[in-house]
Amino acid sequence: MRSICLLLLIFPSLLFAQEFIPNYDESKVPDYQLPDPLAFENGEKVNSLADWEKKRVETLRYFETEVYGISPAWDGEMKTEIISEKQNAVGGKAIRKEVKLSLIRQGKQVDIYVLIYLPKSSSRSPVFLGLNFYGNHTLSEHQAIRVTDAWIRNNETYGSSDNRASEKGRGKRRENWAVEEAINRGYGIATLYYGELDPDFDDGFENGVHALYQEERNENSWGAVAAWAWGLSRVMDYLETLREVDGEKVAVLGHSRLGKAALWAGAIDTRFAMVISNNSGCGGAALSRRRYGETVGRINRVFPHWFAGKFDHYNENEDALPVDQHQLIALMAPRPVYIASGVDDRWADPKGEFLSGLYSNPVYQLFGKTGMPVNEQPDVDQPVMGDIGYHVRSGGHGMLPYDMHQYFNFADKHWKVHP
Ligand code: GTR
Repeated sequence: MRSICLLLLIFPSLLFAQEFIPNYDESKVPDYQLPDPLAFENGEKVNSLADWEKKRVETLRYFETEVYGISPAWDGEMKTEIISEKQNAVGGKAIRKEVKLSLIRQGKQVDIYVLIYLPKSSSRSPVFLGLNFYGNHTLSEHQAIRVTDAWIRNNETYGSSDNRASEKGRGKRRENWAVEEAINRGYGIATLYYGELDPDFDDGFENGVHALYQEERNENSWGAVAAWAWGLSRVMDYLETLREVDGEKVAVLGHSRLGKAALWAGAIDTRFAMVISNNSGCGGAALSRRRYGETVGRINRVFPHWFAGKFDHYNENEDALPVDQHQLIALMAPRPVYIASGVDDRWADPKGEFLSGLYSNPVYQLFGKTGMPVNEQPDVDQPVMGDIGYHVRSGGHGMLPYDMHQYFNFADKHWKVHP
């Protein structure tokens, strides 16, 4: 007993972590009132696109200071080096390259490695860009694809217990990324390991791209989700230089914590022409005020490095947040955005993810668009595709070929791609 008390004294977070019981009962979702995405803080209404430009700035600012933290502008230098290239990948239909991007600033350097598949095509290809969880080699059977030497989460399937990726993971995530279907349908895939941008543990923000900036940290400083999103923009900088890539048609996508990063990347960087959130949940597409499944308090206690320090102010205090996640979706308008849930992934609050999309509609409507095309959450495995796409797939947490298939359909619809 004494040792338990001592442990709790040293790690009070254990107490919270043990006590947290998620609410999965819709009837117990508290009454909540969402901020109006089209009302200024002083109550005045947004009536025009010019007003929205101002409101967008106000909204973005709140997400920066209160939720994700403020990311620095990139003023460094990027060096690129192709470390492997194959002209006849994916059954001869694609070009595959792995490229090292060195981000250099004030004598510091961070290297990230991007794996790119591009259809062999005479025209520029649209590309889906997303971070991966266990390294580029998990997308490919080919030895040429490098095994990352960055920190990875302990996982028997993909690596070893010493936080290192290993050959064990090679090719294991290939299906999830549906590379072959992408290529057959005229899309490229670009991916990189998220831990190269920022290792996913609480290191006092000393590692990864945070280290490029020696700023005094404060409660509005950027967290790990913002660092991952920032890295996606650096890859976008690179993709824009490739003549095989259609820089006007780059979709940013991500699953779970990387879905949060994809949404934040899409919000701050409007070069991303399409944004895809796969099971992003709390701090992603799900409405914080619903407190269904994972909550703000829980996420901040278990992942203290993900968000701005200021986000802690809203632990068990969601109604005080000046924004909620429907406004994050609204920041994408008028660009197409897709929100996907898994019906058994209650932790991520599928309904709350759907509602975020629905409640962003007024902003899409201001642009003469519809946004989410239905008012009720669709049945399982019944995707809907308006300016906002949505599906709740059967099964749980994961990015599956089914999900990718819908994203390609969504891109076909908006980009009219027919190889
Ligand atoms: C969970 C976390 C979620 C989600 C998920 C993931 O532990 O609570 O917010 O991000 O991890 O990234 O797989």
